[in-house]
Amino acid sequence: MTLTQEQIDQFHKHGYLKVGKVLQDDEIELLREQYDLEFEKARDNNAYRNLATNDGGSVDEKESAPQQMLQIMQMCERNIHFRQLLFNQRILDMAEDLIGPNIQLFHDQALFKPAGHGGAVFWHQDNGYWKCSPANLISCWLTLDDVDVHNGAMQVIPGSHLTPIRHEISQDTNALLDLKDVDPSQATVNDLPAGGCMFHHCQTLHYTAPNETENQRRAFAIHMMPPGTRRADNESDTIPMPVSFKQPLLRAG
Ligand SMILES: O=C(O)CCC(=O)C(=O)O
Repeated sequence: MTLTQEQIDQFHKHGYLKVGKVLQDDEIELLREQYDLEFEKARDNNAYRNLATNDGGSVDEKESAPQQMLQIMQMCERNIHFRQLLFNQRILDMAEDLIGPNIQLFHDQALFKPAGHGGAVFWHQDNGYWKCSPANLISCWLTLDDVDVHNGAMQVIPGSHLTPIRHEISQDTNALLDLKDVDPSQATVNDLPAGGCMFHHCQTLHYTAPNETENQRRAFAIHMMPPGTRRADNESDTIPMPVSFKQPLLRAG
């Protein structure tokens, strides 16, 4: 066991666990370089999304939007260093304490808020999008820059993972869901140093604020699940997700 019983209990009670720094300085440097490289390449190929705009669009449209919440899905299929990060033993040891010894990737994503005009990620529960069952998925959210409330540290509503909420498509952008009835005064803000991580449950309400600071915010999320998790295609039909290159087994107990 890597986490203390107190940390495990805190995760199950509140739906999140702030851990602190898990990556070494040389790992952070390498991952920063690779992250920047992948975003450069993604711009050349229009192979990323700006979640602060409506879906799609040219690179020019994405780049000239007043707010930029840039997303690359499945860095692990583009970059060997991010694929290796999925198998980081320290992260998997902690994940094992939270969901058990068999761990499969659901997906990963890089979430980049450029300095000055980084967009928000509105309040949501991940499983409001994913519709997985059982709802036992967890996310390890890693940051490659120091984060606080001003540049997009993750905010969560403790205990919200116990109540799934139906999500509606946002009026402002069809790329993100938006929940109007969240009480942000209940939120806790999770400041982290570069190379730090936190875990959240797939039903924990969370939000990241716009980045209006001079400091960019580069984050990477690893969404993990116990094998056998199903994705609801429609209300009566569920499909178990097979182990594959896209969704590798990260640890088998
Ligand atoms: O990185 C962000 O700003 C949001 C991340 C997020 O919503 C998630 O990892 O589930």
